[in-house]
Amino acid sequence: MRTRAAVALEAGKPLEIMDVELEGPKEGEVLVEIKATGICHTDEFTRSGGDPEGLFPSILGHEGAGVVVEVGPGVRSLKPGDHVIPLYTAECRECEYCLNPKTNLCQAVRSTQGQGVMPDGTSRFSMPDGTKLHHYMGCSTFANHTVLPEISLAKIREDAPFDKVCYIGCGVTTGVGAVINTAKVEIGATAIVFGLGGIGLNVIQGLRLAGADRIVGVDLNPEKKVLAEKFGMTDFVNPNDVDGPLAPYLVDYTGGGGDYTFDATGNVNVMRQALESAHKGWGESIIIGVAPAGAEISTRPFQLVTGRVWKGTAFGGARGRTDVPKIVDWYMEGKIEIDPMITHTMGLDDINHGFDLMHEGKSIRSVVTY
Ligand code: NAD
Ligand code: AHE
Ligand code: ZN
Repeated sequence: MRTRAAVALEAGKPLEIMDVELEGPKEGEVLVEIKATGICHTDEFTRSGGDPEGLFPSILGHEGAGVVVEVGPGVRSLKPGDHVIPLYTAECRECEYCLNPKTNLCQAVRSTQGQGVMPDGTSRFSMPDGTKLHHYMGCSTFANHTVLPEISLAKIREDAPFDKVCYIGCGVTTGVGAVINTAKVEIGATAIVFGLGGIGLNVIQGLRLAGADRIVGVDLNPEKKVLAEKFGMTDFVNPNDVDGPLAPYLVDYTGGGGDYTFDATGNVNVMRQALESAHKGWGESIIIGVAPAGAEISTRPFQLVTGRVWKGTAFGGARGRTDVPKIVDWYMEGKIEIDPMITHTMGLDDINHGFDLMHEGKSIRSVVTY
């Protein structure tokens, strides 16, 4: 079939909107009509050329929601008409990783996913001239139709609005899950969140949900303060207003440091500040941000010797097919908020404007509706 897509032809270039060819679903695969997709900073990271796994030409996008159109042979858990959220972290429930309660990193399709192809080693997407296009993060939600493995789709309730719950496909689950699943924050905790964008605000609402007492937000952009307060931030610190090194300032400001600190910037210098502003003896620092090719983290080992813990989280530690439908329920029941974070909505033809808004710091989430 033909479908409309935003194609990343080359690193660093704007996406090109065009008709592309899409082959139907093969064994174990599902054809989905994408109804809405968010634009995450990770899409920009890959578009810009900063992703060591980035492949071109490709169809980016990994934060979508849509409807099953057709299922391939052997698909049992989904049928046409089901509402779904694509998962860049699959959940096969059978691999060594899925069977280990310590991780959510299902490996069933991870290696082919990283090569931009389906599990059989081929792509379903091509340009009208026959040039093959790579899939992205197993999702490619910047296309009106896409094909995914059955194990990379979470079935969700049918009354959930696509243009809101698409955000659960990455940002909401990542931020809230980092608090609940990875840090396991307890009632009364003090936390520091670096970066108050589409992920950091969800860390903040996750902290509120977990019952944290003090939620300190750190961002260079003072305009992020108002919205972060609406989600539960109790204190705001702009590093530009701090004289001297930031970490000792934050340790002092919080009376010893954060029980939990989170990096949601992707900047390795900030990751160090986050670790070093965690409380001596027990503070845990969670890396969420994705850093560019070649970037490395560093700190004095003494920071760890004296009890701080450095951790990372992917997709908020969530097992998508199990957890994503529950998070959709939380949204529908009013336990978490999404609507105020979706600051801009646009058609696919204007998707590059969504990337511009992100660069200008004007958006939290831009959502493309088809
Ligand atoms: P965003 O652009 O919406 O937000 C980033 C925020 O960080 C902005 O508010 C910006 O002003 C702030 N910032 C930048 N430099 C800073 C600094 N030096 N100090 C303080 N604040 C600073 O991006 P996002 O969509 O929220 O994504 C954040 C990061 O999380 C990205 O690196 C993204 O790739 C990553 N991410 C990781 C996962 C995961 O599973 N681990 C999932 C989604 C996104
Ligand atoms: N491909 C990059 C790393 C990108 C990365 O860390 N991705 C996160 C999700 S970001 C979503 O916005 C993730 O889940 N990683 C685990 C995984 O298996 O990809 C690189 O540096 O090579
Ligand atoms: Zn993302």
